[in-house]
Amino acid sequence: MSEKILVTGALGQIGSDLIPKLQKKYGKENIISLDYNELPDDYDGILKKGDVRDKKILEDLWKEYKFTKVYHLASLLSATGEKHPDLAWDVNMTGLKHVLDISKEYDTQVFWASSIAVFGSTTPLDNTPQHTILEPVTIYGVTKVSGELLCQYYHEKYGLDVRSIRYPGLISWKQEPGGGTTDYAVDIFYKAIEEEEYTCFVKEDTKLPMMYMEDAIRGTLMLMDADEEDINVRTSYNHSALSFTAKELEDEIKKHIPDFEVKYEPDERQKTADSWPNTIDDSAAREDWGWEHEYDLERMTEVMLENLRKKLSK
Ligand code: VAH
Repeated sequence: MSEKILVTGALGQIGSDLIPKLQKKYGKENIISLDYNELPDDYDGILKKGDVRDKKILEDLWKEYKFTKVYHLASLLSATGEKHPDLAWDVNMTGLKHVLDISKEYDTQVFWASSIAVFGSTTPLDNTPQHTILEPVTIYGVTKVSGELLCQYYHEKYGLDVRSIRYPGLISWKQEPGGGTTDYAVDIFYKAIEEEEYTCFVKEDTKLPMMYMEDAIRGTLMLMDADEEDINVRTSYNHSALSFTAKELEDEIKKHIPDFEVKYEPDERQKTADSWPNTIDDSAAREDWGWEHEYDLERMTEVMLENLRKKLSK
């Protein structure tokens, strides 16, 4: 039987890169994209408009397509969540509960996006362990800790095959930055090309775990393809590639754009960034399902600038 796959949050940063990879792997006709935003006229695939908080919309899609897998990406991110905490709780938690409940009914394999936002300032921030203190300072982080425990519950109680990754900051060029604290590391590339100057909203010595999107998508598909007996973490896997400070990123970009200037004017997002790890121990993912990253800072910077120059036709 061919796979039928639903991707929620389809027009977001991860969805925009994941869906073409899924279409190539399973066939466009087997990938159903769902998003609550206005639908673009030129979408290359099957795209439905809908809010993941509306259970009937989800149930009707499952009745029609009998999904074998769902990638549940729909979520408000950290910075947006702090501006709209009630909405963040509603979208992030109600949406996940609906997806888990319906997937249980249809025996759908579930991928759900967690985040390093589950960690807080009481977590060991260097080489952060897989199992550790989770006391996040953002509503986004609270929804991700709650979501991880909900996923583990649905696996333990109902045997649902739900798998998850704690994504670090993700760097990509297909989708504009979308309300994340780590999105300074995406925005900076656009500004380097378009204006050769950037005002950064975190301090220059802010060090965060980051990953180029190609690595994140490859890791996501590796996790979903892994043998079930190899999955030993049913909250969410630590998943990492590199860590860098904002200044290190500035200096790497300057190797390509020597006149690029960055001013550092930290705002309210600095408090969130300070509560997140500097580096992550992702040995569990590497041991359980063979994770290894391929992009370092130098290669990521090259690829980002090359693709953004084409996208911005500069
Ligand atoms: C955010 N990019 O900044 C997201 C991510 C690691 C953080 O979840 O909110």
